Amino acid sequence: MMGRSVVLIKPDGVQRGLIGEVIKRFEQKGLHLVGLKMISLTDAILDEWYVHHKDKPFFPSLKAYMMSYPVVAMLWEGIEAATTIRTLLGVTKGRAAAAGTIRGDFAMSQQYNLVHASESDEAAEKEQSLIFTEEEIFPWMKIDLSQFYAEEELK
Ligand code: 3AN
Repeated sequence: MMGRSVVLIKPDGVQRGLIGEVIKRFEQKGLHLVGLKMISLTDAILDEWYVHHKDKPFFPSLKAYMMSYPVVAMLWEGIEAATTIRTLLGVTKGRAAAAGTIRGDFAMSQQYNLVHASESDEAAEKEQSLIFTEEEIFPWMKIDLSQFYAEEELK
């Protein structure tokens, strides 16, 4: 089934000039971009966004870091997009991430790990509503979708 994932290029990814690198990898994989903007995250958004981390010792520093500079927020579409993008990112801790993944190739840190992506389709829906308005989402179709998927997969 077609799914979506919200991807944030975090402050370290923006500062290190890796916006294009991340977009390039998703595009060449065959994912398809339906929303894109630069924003400064707020306290209120992050409280909702990281509600599952709110009691963790690193929560205050995680929030401060995510608010330190603007981020690039994107909405990507594809069959099983959330799982696929998590695979492209690699595991949370950059220095443990497999070579060939974005974190594996570009990150050493556990906290400064360049990119966030939704954990599941449900998480993607919640994150989408926190960041994007309906007018900011462009559900266009890639004209070459039939070159990326078999007909049965697109039903
Ligand atoms: P992921 O980013 O792979 O979804 P999560 O959801 O476990 O990983 O963590 C969200 C963010 O919290 C991470 N991207 C990272 O910036 C930060 N984080 C996670 N675990 C730690 C930790 N043990 N120490 C510091 N920061 C952490």
